[in-house]
Amino acid sequence: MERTFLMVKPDGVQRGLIGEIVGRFEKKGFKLVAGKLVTVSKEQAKAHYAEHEGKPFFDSLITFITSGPVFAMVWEGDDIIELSRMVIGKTKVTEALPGTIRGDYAAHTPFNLIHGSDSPESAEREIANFFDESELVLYAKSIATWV
Ligand code: YYY
Ligand code: MG
Repeated sequence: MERTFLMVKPDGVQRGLIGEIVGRFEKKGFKLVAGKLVTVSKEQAKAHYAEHEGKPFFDSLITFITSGPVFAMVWEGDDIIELSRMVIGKTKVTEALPGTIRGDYAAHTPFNLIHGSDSPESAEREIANFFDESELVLYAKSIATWV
């Protein structure tokens, strides 16, 4: 069982797509472990996107991600990191296929609606950047054997 950090970005919150996005992961069969609406601080944003520091899009990315509330989440499932990134779609809108969240709803690359961790190491770091251990809810889903 694996965990990932998913975050509806400010554009997704403003466009009223939290429910649509959360619904896709629920229907896929993943388990929601934590979720909250938060305004990201500059420091938190820079820590979250540390791997991109120095790249040409870094400053505008930090401005964007701190421009309004995000919906931060922790989800759990087998191979969830790889699978959730398939549900999300490619980073560049011109490469994001229909049927993916970005392919269906994103029209410009920086405004691509959702973040998903890309490795177990990033997931652990990103979860810790947004959540206290005590905020993660441990429970069993009775439907688990059918998914
Ligand atoms: O993980 P993912 O969000 O798909 O892409 P990353 O390569 O980690 O980049 C983070 C974020 O930065 C991306 O969602 C949009 C933005 N970005 C950009 O505006 N221009 C690029 N050339 C690359 C990324
Ligand atoms: Mg990334």
